Amino acid sequence: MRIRTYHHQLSFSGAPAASDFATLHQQGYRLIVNNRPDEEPGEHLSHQQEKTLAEGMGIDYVYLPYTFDTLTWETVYTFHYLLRRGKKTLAHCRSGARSACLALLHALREGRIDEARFRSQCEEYGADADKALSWYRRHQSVQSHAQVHAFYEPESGSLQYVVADPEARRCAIIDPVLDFDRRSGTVSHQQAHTILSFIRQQGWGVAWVLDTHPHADHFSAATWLAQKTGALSGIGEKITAVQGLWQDIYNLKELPPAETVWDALFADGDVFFIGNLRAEVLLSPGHTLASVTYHIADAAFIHDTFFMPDSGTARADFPGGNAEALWDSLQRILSLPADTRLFTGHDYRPAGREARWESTVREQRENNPWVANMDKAQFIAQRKQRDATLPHPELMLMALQVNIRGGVLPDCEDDGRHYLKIPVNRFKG
Ligand SMILES: N[C@@H](CCC(=O)N[C@@H](CS)C(=O)NCC(=O)O)C(=O)O
Ligand SMILES: [Fe+2]
Repeated sequence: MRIRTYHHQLSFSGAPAASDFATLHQQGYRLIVNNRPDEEPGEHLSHQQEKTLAEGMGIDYVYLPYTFDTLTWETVYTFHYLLRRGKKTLAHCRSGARSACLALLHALREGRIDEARFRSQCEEYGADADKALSWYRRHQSVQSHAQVHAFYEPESGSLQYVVADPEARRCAIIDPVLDFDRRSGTVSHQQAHTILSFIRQQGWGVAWVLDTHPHADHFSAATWLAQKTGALSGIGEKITAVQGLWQDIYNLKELPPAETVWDALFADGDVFFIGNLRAEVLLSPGHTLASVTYHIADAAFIHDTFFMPDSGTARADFPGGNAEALWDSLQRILSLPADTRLFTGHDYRPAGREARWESTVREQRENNPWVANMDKAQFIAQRKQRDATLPHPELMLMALQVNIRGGVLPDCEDDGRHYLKIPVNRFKG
C-alpha cells in the first residue's frame, strides 16, 4: 500500500490489506476514512471488516463513500470536520485519488487554492481533474431553499426542527428534546422517536444533529440521536466555557472534554452542508455564552434570541448570560436578508394563542417591540428588569449537568444507576 502525504496530518492511499492495520497504528494513524463504496468491483475488504480491524487497533474509522454521480457538498465538508478532530488521518479509496479530491474540492471552494493549483494537485495524486471540475461547476450554485419541519414539545414549549435538502435526501436535526419526567426521574425518547420515524418515512439520512445552546429548561437528545443515525453532532465552541461555569457550580471533579462529546465545536463563520444546503454558523451569545444561530440557505435557526414578535426575546440572566451581548446578537440576526425565515426555539403561547415559531427578519424588525421601539441601553435596562422577575426554569439545575455532556447522563455509580446532583443554596430563591 503506497501512502502519499498531503500535509502533516493527512495522507492518502489505496485500499489497505488486513495486515496493514498494525503498521498504520505504529505510524501514528488514529483515524481512517474510507471513501470507496463497498459495492465497487474488485478484491477488497468491506468497510465492516476494515472497521473491526481499525477499532481493534484503537484507530477511529469512518465510512464516507462516494462516486461523482452521488457526491454532495456534505461529503466534502464532512471530510473536513473529520480532519478537525486533529488526529493523524489516512483517507483511502481504490487508489487514493478520490480521497485526495475531497480535500482539494474543499480547498477550492473555500478559496485556499485556485483552479490551476487544483489541477496540478489532482495530477499529483492521480485524480481526474476534468471530472472533478465538471462536478464542481455543476454544484457551484447550491440549494437556495431549506425545507423545514417543526416539532413542538408542549411541556417546555420547545421547538425541535428537521431541516432538509429533499433532493439529496439528507437532513439535520436541531435542538431535539430528551423527555424527562421530573416526578419519577424517568428519561425516555418519545420526542426523539417521533422525529426519527418522520425522517425514516421521508427516506432521508441524517447528516448532523445540532444544538443551538446548552439548554436550561429541558434535556438534549443530541448525542442519543447522533449515535442512532450515525450523524455528526455539533454545538458552538464556547460550550467549553459553559462547561467550566457549570463544572464549578456542580463541583464536578471530572467532565468529558467537549472535543470528545461533540464532533464539531463551531466557530463564528464555520460552514457545513446538509446535502447541498449550505449552513453557516453565527455566534449569538447573550441568552447563554455558547449560543449559536444556524443560517441554512433561506432559513435561520435563531433559537433563544428572538421569540415570536409578540413574545419579545429570550432572557439573559443564566450563568454566562449577558443582556448587552444578546442585543448585539439580535442586531446581527436583523442584518440577515429581510426575507430570511427565522425559526425560534420556544413559544410560550401568550394569552393561550396557538403555538407559532416562524417569522422573518422583516417581521422582527417591524413588530418586535424589544427591538422596534428600543435602543441598546433601553433594551439592556428592560431585559435586566424583566429577568429579575423570572424564576429559573424548573429543570435548570437538573438539565445543565446533562446538557454540558451533550445530553448524556452522568456516569453510572457502582449500583449501575445514574444520579443527578443539585447544588443547595447556590442560587437565590
Ligand atoms: N417556565 C419555564 C421558563 C423557561 C425559561 O426561562 N425559558 C427561557 C428560554 S430557555 C427564556 O428565555 N424565557 C423567557 C421568558 O420566560 O420570558 C420553565 O420553567 O421551563
Ligand atoms: Fe434556552
